[in-house]
Amino acid sequence: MRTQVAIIGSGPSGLLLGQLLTGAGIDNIILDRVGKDYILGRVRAGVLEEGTVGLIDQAGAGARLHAEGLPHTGFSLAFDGRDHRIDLRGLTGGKRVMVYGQTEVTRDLMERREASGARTIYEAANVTPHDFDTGSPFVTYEKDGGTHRIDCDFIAGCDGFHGPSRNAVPKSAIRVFEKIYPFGWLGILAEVAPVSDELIYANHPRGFALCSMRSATRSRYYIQCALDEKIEDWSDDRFWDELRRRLPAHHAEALITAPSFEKSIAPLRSFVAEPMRFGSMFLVGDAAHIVPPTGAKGLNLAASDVHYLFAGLREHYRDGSDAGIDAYSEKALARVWKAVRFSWWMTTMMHRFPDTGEFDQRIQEAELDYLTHSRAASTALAENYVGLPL
Ligand code: FAS
Ligand code: PHB
Repeated sequence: MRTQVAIIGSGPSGLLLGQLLTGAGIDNIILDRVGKDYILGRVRAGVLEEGTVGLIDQAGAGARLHAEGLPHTGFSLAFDGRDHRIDLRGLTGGKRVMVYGQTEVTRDLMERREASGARTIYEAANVTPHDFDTGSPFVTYEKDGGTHRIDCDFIAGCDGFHGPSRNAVPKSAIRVFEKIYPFGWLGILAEVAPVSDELIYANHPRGFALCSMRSATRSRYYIQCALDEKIEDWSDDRFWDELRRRLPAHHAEALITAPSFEKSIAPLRSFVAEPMRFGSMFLVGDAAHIVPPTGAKGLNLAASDVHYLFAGLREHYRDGSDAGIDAYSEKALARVWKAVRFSWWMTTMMHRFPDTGEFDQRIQEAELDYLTHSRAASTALAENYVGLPL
């Protein structure tokens, strides 16, 4: 088999890149080690920046997002028993975010891809990038009892944090930067009206909590938990009781509960791999970087990587210029590091760290006090949350 761009990974990065390439007449094949249902069973991000929405529209997959997504013009920070609303629209000259689950984004992109007739190979085992330091890269994979080869011009490593693309790069050619946080997020999904029509990020002495949603009838909640917590130790009742303790009284009283239908614990880390290009292979999305979900940046950073890479590949094939792909890594990393900084800052400000001393705790309280009483400080928060310019 031959294609112009071989894409490893059928998550948001791979599917968005694949659809943009297909729309530009650039042939591509997506390979994933699991099947569609497994991918759609993963519950992840919930907040889309306007730039991400624009790319999904450009990929022709935005109809349901605009019909069912929830535009949000602000959110609240809750601490000391009170709410402090961050007016995203007022502080950013009219910008907002769209609340629409990553699962639905993935579903819409998959449906669009199937309608376009572009090739996706699911349940492809042992996918391996080869010779990406040459002008004749190829990818191999195993399926139906045989080993197969796809020759291509470029490889897009959209295979997430644990995928093969970054791991195929010689250790001497890559630098990684990592910070592991001493806690995780215990999250649940329940078919019940959200406690508020906007998101609430809570900082409480017992730990962080987040009240989010997927629709007006489906809620998404998280509480900070220790890294050694076991999901089987958390009944729904225990979760709801802990969430109530971390929210201001008026929200705790208004909270409506229902049986959860998804419950999981995710560890938090900040991670960046440099560079994001190795000859004819490009790292995209979680394959290159991970952020703690506090700033709702993970999925949105994947989209901005796709924006830069798609522009470069289109320029290569349409204009015969490699300026865009040559600049990909530097351009993508400039935006990645600003989002990594923001996600680290918001995580540090909103969580309780086990080893925090009295001085650091006072600093966190001063940060929150300054943030909620200074237009300049809340503007900086707002412009990062809605997404810095692409
Ligand atoms: P993905 O990991 O989504 O997709 C990678 C794809 O590559 C997968 O389909 C995988 O099956 C495939 N793959 C892996 N190894 C392979 C191999 N060997 N061969 C072939 N295919 C392979 N972000 C937010 O903004 N907000 C959140 O609340 C949030 N919560 C998260 C919770 C969890 C538990 C996790 C893990 C991430 C969360 N994220 C969140 C971040 C998440 O949304 C990512 O940023 C987003 O999925 C990135 O998309 P991709 O880069 O496509 O990677
Ligand atoms: C979510 O709804 O899953 C969500 C929203 C905002 C975040 C993180 C997760 O910052």
